[in-house]
Amino acid sequence: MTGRSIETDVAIIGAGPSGLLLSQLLHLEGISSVIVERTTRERVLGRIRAGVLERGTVEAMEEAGVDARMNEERIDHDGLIIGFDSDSYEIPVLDITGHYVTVYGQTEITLDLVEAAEARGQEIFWNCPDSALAGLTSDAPSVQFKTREGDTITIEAKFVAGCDGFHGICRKHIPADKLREFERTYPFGWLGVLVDEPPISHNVIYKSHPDGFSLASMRSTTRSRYYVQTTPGETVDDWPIERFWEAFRKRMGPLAANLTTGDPIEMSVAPLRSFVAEPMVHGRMFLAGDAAHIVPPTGAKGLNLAFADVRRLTRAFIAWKKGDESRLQAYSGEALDRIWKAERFSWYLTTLLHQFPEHSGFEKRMQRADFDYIVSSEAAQKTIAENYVGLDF
Ligand code: RFL
Ligand code: PHB
Repeated sequence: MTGRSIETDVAIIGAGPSGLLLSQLLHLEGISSVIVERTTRERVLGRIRAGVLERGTVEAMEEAGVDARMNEERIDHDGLIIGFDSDSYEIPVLDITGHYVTVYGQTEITLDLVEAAEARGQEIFWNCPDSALAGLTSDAPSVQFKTREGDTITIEAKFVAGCDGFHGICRKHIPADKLREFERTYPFGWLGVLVDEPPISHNVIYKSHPDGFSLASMRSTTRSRYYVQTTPGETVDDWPIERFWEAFRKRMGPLAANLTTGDPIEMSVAPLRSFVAEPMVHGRMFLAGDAAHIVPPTGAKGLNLAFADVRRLTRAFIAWKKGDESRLQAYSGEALDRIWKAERFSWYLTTLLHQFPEHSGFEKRMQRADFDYIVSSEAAQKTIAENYVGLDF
């Protein structure tokens, strides 16, 4: 067992999409970083999560120089379908905004970024769950952890980037009298199924039904990602695949006319929550991505918000390198301004399309009136379309 100390500009906690993109963008600007990740490389690469990318996220992959495979495999969507009971409507997102949204899985993005990191010799410490942060309000913050081999590593950094997701440690270092947390948990979850069958639709479908919400998305022309709303406490054990197909078919109604079913590659249940932590900075530590905010997945904003944070933080580090710390000081306020708008959109779509146990007939009529308004109003469609492709960065 030995001890070793490493000097770097930015110690990055977490090798999810946020941490990996940050290290890649910093590298291109000559700013050094070291990444520490709690879990194994295999587990990070095995996560099935997001699938729909805003134009800004596609741009971030281009900026990072890791867009080659994405540009071969991506599927660009020109609209989004909203369904309510037996009715549905396709919002022409491309016509309204001039932009597509892009389907390319978070799993693929993570792989592209890990491969790029390994190709350039980026230091990533996998499987190190016990990082301890120190000196965050000094000029010399540090991160200490033990490797699986038992060696103690100390990273002596100029900054710490908290990219360690909702359950990470970085946010917890912001003193209680400085941190404000805003949270809403929803009285339902989503069960997701990944299956090697062709998607039922050319664009993503968000569908409301008296039995609960359902969503049809895809990863490729031969791989589909489908979801249904579940009740709290339900796990995949409550959902044998036959039950899933029956519920999905019923909730989608005629929109599932092309459905072909098969054995799932993956099934998982996720709770739904809205969460924001303010501020996203403490001394020389900056939070980015799910470490600072969570959106319910309706609207597909989580990964996109994370990448917007990382692009903003990168620009602030570039300014710092040129002697200007003002961008770092402005980071939290500017990021939160956009984050709250995405929180609003995700909360709105979630509220519009799910069944809430506490809703009376009145709220159900409000949901229906909202859907009818969207179908009849170009202004309402524009509001949804511009949020869906991503607000200006
Ligand atoms: P992550 O992905 O949670 O990565 C954080 C990393 O930090 C590690 N970590 C630590 N490392 C070291 N020390 C510690 N003490 C640590 N604690 C944690 C973790 O192991 C992990 O590797 O956060 P990041 O990088 O900010 O990325 C955020 C995205 O993963 C997330 O926002 C999206 O997946 C959300 N999301 C979606 N976003 C979209 O933009 N479009 C979508 O279509 C979309 N669909 C989804 C989603 C999330 C879902 N679930 C399961 C929550 C669909 C679902 C079902
Ligand atoms: C997905 O493809 O996993 C997906 C698509 C749209 C969402 C959420 C998830 O809103």
